[in-house]
Amino acid sequence: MSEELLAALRTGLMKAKKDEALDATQRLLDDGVDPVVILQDGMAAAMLELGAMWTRGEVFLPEVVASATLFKKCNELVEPALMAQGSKRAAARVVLATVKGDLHDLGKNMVGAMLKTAGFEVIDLGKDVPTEKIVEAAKELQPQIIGLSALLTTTVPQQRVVIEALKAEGLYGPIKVMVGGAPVTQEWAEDIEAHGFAPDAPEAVQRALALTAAGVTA
Ligand code: B1M
Repeated sequence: MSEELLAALRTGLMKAKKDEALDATQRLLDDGVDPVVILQDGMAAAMLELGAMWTRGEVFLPEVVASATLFKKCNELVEPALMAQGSKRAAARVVLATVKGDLHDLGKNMVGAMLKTAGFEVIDLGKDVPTEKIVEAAKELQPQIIGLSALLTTTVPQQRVVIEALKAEGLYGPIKVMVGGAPVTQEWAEDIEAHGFAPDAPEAVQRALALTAAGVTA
């Protein structure tokens, strides 16, 4: 049953059918399906498939914008359930940003929500964030981790720019940098000397826990 509902959610999201997507999301939640499964196997999977359709010229920008808008509405339903899973108090602070020039924020938002559930304090600087603003936040907020998301091959190099700027200010090291986003790989993360890379939001939580060593206290 939940497989059918997940499929309905994916189809609803890809076709930007508001009622279908929201109804499927609500029914999955009512059935007690893990919100992480709804996010990953339903919502994120739909956007991945939509991206492939976009590449093949089967959908166009306005349709992708409509699906992305609906993604955020589905997320509003899922996030309270996700937060209700969290029972640990924050032991570490994470500053999150989508790098300069990049407007993709759905994945970053998912990472932020799951980090909060795991007990992290998350300060989200938003999308298209200039490097200077990230460095400023690092100085002011003294986070344990800075998380950088990038979805475009043209903006991924900004992750290196941020790391170099943090190094120049003596902030890199005490503050760990985690990178992610669809085109980002472990090899790239190592190349730019990021402390961590995660291919998806659940893995980002595991990396953040590892980077903060003791992680979260119960
Ligand atoms: Co854009 N877009 N887009 N887009 N878009 C891609 C990325 C693209 C691959 C689509 C395609 O062509 N098939 C392509 C990039 C090609 C390239 O770089 N070579 C592309 C393009 C070209 C563009 C524009 C240039 C299009 C145009 O205007 N002509 C434009 C650029 C705007 C800009 O940023 N300056 C653009 C615009 C948009 C929309 C605004 C319409 C919309 C974004 C809306 C929004 O985010 N609010 C959009 C969307 C939705 C996509 C696709 C279809 C889906 C992205 C998404 O939200 N996925 C995307 C196709 C694709 O990625 N295959 C595409 C769902 C999300 C949950 O997954 O973000 O990957 P993702 O996040 C995952 C992991 O990557 C990871 O965890 C998340 C959850 O598991 N993760 C992290 C992410 N950040 C992390 C950080 C971490 C750790 C893990 O640590 C800190």
